[in-house]
Amino acid sequence: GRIVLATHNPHKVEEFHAIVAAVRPDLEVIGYDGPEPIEDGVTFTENALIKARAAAAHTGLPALADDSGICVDALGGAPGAFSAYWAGHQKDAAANTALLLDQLSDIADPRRTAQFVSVIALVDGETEHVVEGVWPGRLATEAAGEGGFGYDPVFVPDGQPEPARTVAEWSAAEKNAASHRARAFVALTELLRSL
Ligand code: ITT
Repeated sequence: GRIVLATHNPHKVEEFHAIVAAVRPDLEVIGYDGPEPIEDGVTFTENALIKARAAAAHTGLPALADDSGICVDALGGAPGAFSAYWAGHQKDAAANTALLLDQLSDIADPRRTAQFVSVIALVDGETEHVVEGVWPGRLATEAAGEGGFGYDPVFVPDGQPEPARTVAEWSAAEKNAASHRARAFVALTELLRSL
């Protein structure tokens, strides 16, 4: 089957292609360059549905969208759905991560716990599905690594041998086998059988 991936984030496109190739190699994922809807939801689920509905309506094909971010326990779950614009109206990853580290500067382990969350919406005509993937970890005390995007340089996933690394220090293959996005996609594969 064919499916449209409703994202303008090239890092997400790359990750989805790798994840889909590993889990559903028969599925053809098509990019979306149509109009970008206003993401005015306040939850991951609302925004994922807004993006998937827009792409499905524009293309007439089943559409997938990811809305994702980092949820920091000491900040009551923020930045959450506001992760992309945490430090202002520009999507500036360096400014976002610097602000988050600053907000956590007085908070020591074990209170630096956080989760990466990916909500994927699948819209196929009238049918809508939503799944979630959660990747638990903690915030590093300083940024490290060159890989990935967004908050990857400050997120240290749980369950690693010491010295624990940030996601930006992981390979793309390691990230795509473990990430919140991979977990959400695996949850979706059962639903994708019919496509
Ligand atoms: P689209 O809406 O076009 O898909 P976007 O980047 O604007 O792209 P979101 O609105 O979902 O996507 O914002 C997600 C933000 O959360 C993203 O800009 C990063 O700051 C952060 N984020 C999400 N997934 C991440 C990951 O795997 N690694 C690091 N940061 C991530």
